[in-house]
Amino acid sequence: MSENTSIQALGEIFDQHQTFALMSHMRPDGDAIGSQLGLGLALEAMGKTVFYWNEDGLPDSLAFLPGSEKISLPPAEAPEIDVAIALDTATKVRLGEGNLIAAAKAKLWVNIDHHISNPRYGDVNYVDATSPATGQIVYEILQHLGMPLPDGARDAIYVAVSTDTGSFQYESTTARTYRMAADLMDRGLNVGDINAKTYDSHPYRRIELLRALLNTLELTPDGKVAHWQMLDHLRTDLALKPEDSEGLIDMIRAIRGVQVAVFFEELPGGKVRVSMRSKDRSVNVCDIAAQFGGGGHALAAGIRMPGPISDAKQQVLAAITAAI
Ligand SMILES: [Mn+2]
Repeated sequence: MSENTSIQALGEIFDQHQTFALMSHMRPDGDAIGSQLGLGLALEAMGKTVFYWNEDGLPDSLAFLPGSEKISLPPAEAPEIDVAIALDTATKVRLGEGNLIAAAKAKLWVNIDHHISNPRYGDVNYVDATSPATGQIVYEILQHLGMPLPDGARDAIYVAVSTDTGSFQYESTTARTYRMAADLMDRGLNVGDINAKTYDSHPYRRIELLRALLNTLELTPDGKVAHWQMLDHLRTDLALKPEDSEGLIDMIRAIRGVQVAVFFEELPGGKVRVSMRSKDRSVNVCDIAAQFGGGGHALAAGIRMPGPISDAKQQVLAAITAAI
């Protein structure tokens, strides 16, 4: 595990190289894509060549972001690149195999992230677990180095931070976060328009998914754990896309008295994806996830584990009960 590098050293890396591949985790969310575009568009404005790769491509829900058409699947053959930069990705494996193959010719790996569980897998690491979003780290890097902040990067950074903070609500949100948002507005960000595009533009199938999830909702007898599940067949029944479930867990986290909300999702092939949200630091869901090989943040963490889903539920709910 290596120490964090300085922002100054990152600046030297940006100055001394020409071609960059920016990558983020599989099943990308707003912070993943927003961080790629935020940093990438700034590097392009400095005259650099930038590739934007994601193993699962761009979710439809983020296609409104200017420049998002640049996000592509990783190419099958590795191009000549100088620097590979992983953004918002807690472990190298979460980038996906295609990204690792595509970035094989990188001379240097940079790891920029805010997950406390990040093992610092880069040659150079900048991991700030006090930041509510990787997008905010990207903003601070650009500011500190006096890098350009094109309008597309401005919008992308705002969406990255907004989506990772539950619209600036979670306790991870700091005064710095609000100052950043104010600065982005000073730079011309249209906050009403961008929030409408981010939050008031869901496909109907997402609400059909919500209805199906509500039918499986359960509360533990003490009222402290709310959980629901999604079986794999729903994916085809409702023609779902991976991003359709994004953020729905916040609905059950918001139940009065609930300490931990859990979403159990059966994946194609029988594995189970578990998402957990805790209301405050008295229950650290990252520690619970770690018991099953998962990770994340104290208040938001995830696991991929073997099925069947009924077994996964039993094990994870027992671990949560023990932690509470
Ligand atoms: Mn993030």
